[in-house]
Amino acid sequence: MKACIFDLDGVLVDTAKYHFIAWRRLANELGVDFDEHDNEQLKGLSRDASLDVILKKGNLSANGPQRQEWMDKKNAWYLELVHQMREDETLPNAKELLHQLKKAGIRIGLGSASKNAPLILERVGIAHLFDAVIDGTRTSKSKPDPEVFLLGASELGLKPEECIVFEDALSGIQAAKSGGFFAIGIGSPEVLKQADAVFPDLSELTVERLISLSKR
Ligand code: B16
Ligand code: MG
Repeated sequence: MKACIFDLDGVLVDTAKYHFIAWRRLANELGVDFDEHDNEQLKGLSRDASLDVILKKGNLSANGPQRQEWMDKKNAWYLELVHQMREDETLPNAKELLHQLKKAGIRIGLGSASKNAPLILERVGIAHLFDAVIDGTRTSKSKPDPEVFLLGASELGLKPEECIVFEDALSGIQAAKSGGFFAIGIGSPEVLKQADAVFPDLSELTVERLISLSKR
């Protein structure tokens, strides 16, 4: 293992709760009900694809400029919340693990669908730990396409088989596996069946544990 490539939302931070508040506000404004269950369906999806889910639920359709206006609105509300994020909002053991990896000389990448990823990394004080940041502004295909992780590996100067990917979304695990990565699922083993190993969160993970897992 020469590098670890992390998804952002659901692995390093819980921004899903802020996406939920902002999407619910937009959905309600459009007369569409939107609850926590609906929000689950949006995890790992791009902004565009998330809007599609909400429009479909409300039997609504919209042209390009109208879609853009709604996405911009949602994003402005989301960013108000992101700007209030504090340094202690990383998920359990995330910062500790990143620091351990750095100390061990293992390279660190980000592979996220979010166009706001660099800002979020700054807000929680971990941006300086990353050797490569691939976000939603740098990819043309969304997960389960492996593009985001392949770009990450290439920017780190490594082959997929030299990197471990950490993902909370099924589409992200599929992306990692089809790209040839060792994939660690963060969440439930029933959902993330295709992962090489699954943990509820990062708290049990150490550099030694990762090395021994990736050798299996
Ligand atoms: P943005 P990840 C994803 O982050 C979120 O899980 C998903 O809910 C969101 O729609 C997507 O980013 C796009 O985010 O609107 O900020 O560009 O899990 O890929 O880190
Ligand atoms: Mg995620």
